[in-house]
Amino acid sequence: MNWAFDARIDGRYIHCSLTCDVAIDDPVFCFSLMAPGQVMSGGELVTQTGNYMEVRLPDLAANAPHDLVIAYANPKHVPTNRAWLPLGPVVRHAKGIGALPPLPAGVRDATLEIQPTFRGLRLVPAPVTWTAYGGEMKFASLAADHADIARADRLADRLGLPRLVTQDGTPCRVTKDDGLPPGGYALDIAPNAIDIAAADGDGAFHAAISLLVLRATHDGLLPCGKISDHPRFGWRGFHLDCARHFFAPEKIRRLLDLMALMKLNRFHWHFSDDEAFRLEIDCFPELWQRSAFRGQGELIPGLFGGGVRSGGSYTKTDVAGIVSHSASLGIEVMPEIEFPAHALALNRVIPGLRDPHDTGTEESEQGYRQNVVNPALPKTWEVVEAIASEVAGLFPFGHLHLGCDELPRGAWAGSPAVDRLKQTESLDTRDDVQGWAMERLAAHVENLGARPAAWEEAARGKNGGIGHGALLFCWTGTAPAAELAKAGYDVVMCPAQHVYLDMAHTPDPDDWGASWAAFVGLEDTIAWDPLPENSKLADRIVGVQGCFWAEFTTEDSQFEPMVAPRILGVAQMAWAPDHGMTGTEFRDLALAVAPVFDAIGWAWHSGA
Ligand code: TNX
Repeated sequence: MNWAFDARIDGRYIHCSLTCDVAIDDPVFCFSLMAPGQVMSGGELVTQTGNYMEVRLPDLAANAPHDLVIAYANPKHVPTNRAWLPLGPVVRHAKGIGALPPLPAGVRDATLEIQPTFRGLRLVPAPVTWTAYGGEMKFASLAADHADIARADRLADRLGLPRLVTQDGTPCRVTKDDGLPPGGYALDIAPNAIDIAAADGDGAFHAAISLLVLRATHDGLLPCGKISDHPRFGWRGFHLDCARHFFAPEKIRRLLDLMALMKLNRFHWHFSDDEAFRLEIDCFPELWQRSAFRGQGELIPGLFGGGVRSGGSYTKTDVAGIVSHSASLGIEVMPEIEFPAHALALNRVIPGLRDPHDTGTEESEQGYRQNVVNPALPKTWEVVEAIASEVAGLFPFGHLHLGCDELPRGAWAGSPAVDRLKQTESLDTRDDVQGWAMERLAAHVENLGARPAAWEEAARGKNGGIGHGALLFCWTGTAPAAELAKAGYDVVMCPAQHVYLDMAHTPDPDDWGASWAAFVGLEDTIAWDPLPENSKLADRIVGVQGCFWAEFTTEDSQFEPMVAPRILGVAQMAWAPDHGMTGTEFRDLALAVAPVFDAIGWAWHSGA
């Protein structure tokens, strides 16, 4: 049995054509979209879970194409590119399940003729100062016996770069300079020697990273001169959504290696969401056992993946491995558990976290029903506190991100238990209830000795919601982040319009990615100010973080060219001082630095 499948965008509509070379009885077409869809003609919706749909088609005659027209349910969602076409398409029929040939997925590279014209130091993040002496030195490796430089040497080896440390390398002196800021370093490149001064181990590591990058981008012929450098922000993060798409531990370690090359130092690990809970915790083993794989006949249907059972979970050994790998790179790991929304998987596996008398019909942003837990029920606290305790205990960084994004409108409105809670706690609105719940969970986290963190919505509600001890991640824009900083919260900037790397790079229909926040070109990643309203808020704005969400990542290979080269912009904003580089200048610099991606075999999007 052979299938042919094609789909194309026609304005608001998506025309699908399905053909089989034998007759098919009772066909049901199963697939996901980027957001909830609807059938316009050619089939009948059987079931829908969020973005996942099953559509009954008429019996198919052999070799006769069948046309199905679908659209996004929300007319604001206009299909933009190939990532908006049916994902993970399969047909279930009287004789079994047939996977349709997937549409060409992933970033189609524009393969531009690239001639970098950049004439300066080919290093991103750009250093605080660079003074060229004139002349060049031929550089292959360092002769250094230093633990932090050895960390960079091991990184080079893992990435397939030449070793950084060899006995016959360039003589290198490493000295400690307490006058430098934390993580700071000075790197002096003379014709016959290299001197490194560093404030601390991180500083020496950063100097070695600069050498690794410069060696790749200057093709082994380093310009002589002096770099003086230190990070602008203490939190230089990258977030990876491993719930929507399972990234195996070795893929995560590879991302961590790239982060280190970009001088990023915080990994925000998102492994719990509506679609899966992937951490192998002991307190509720059924949680990951029953949600980590989805597909036909599973508790969670084949969201984003169609019919084939797919997924995975992380063992405690995986976690320990990721934590120690991170530590060797100067990266701390912050796990996230999602509360009180984005909890469809939790609700499906563990009953009793919703008020049975709740008459609400709220729907989440992603089209899910029943993806919120109810904070008025003792069982909810029993479960969520146990999860928080166990997860926090696995991560030595001592930060636990509690989620708190996108509470659906109308959540708890029909819950008598929440009505009673409102009375006893003097709460008026849905936001008050959420704020009360976040404050309570944050107190639990603090009792565990960890710092609570959450998405920006956690500050909503009476008395400032989660409380001022928490670290907030602001994703909707820089203005709301500035408001929260003014209100006394520590914030990390991750504005979707600039650093959400799941957004498409361009409006090109042959590109790949979402667009709800913006098309995010390379220039856009630096076209914003992480310290809005001058530096008055500097104490409260503690960092910058790029985020990668994985709804439409159906194959690992789609990931790398979404990340590169745009991660350069994230790194630049997180580390470098504000030196007013224009988008064009940055593009030029990025092109000159891109050989580092080639050197480590990381696919990058040259049309970004
Ligand atoms: C919004 S950003 C979400 C995620 C989605 C993302 C897609 C945020 C805190 N919530 O659940 O994956 O948009 O870009």
